[in-house]
Amino acid sequence: MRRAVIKVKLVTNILRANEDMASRNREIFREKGSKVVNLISSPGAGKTTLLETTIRTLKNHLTIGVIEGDLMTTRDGERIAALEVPVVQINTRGGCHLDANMVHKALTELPSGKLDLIFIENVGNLVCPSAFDLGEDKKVVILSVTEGSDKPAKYPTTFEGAAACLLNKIDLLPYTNFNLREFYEDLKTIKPDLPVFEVSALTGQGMEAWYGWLTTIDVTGEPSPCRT
Ligand SMILES: Nc1nc2c(ncn2[C@@H]2O[C@H](COP(=O)(O)OP(=O)(O)OP(=O)(O)O)[C@@H](O)[C@H]2O)c(=O)[nH]1
Ligand SMILES: [Mg+2]
Repeated sequence: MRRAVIKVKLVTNILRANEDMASRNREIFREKGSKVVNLISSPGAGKTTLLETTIRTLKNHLTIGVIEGDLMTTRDGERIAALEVPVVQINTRGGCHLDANMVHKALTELPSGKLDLIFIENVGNLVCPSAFDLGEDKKVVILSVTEGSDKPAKYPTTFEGAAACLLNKIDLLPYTNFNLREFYEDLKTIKPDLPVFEVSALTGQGMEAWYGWLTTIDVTGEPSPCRT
């Protein structure tokens, strides 16, 4: 019993320390004039591909920076660096999510001037990242059709905390048993007003609506919702 109390206290303290650092990050983002999007998905749903296509399309109109989170390797960071935008790679070395402290350290390595948009690619994981505020303005969840339409119902917390959902790999829809009706019905019970964009990050299909949504992000200074 006593052990359980200590554990709850420890988790509460960790989350509180994270919130404090996330608030500090938010101040820095405001000073830089940046809108910040935290991308969350399972491994391989298409976060980096989405970033590549988005950056190719928007980089002549907006200044963009990227913070890449992975357990190991600099591979995603290298993919983004090839597009000639500033990128910082974080390796969590086993950690299943980014936290505000990691992002704070990474921020010192981004250019000091204004960045219109900062994308944070979280570690591939549909559960833990939703519990940690990084100081972002919005969390965005990406689900790909190859993962199955039951995922919102099975992993609701990430969908609850998101401000938008990208249904990716829509080009593969005819080759899967992904049930669009089930997906939308489940989402309606979890978060009825969640905007969903059916996209192919690879082919560019449906991406205009995503770019449009990015321009609507309002900077409230409020934490984006976290779910545990
Ligand atoms: N057909 C198709 N393939 C895609 C699409 N988006 C991504 N892929 C492929 O899916 C694989 C994984 O894509 P990534 O962008 O690396 O996925 P990720 O979410 O960044 O993966 P992690 O960083 O490991 O979590 C790659 O082979 C991509 O080419 C898409 O819209 N359609
Ligand atoms: Mg990636």
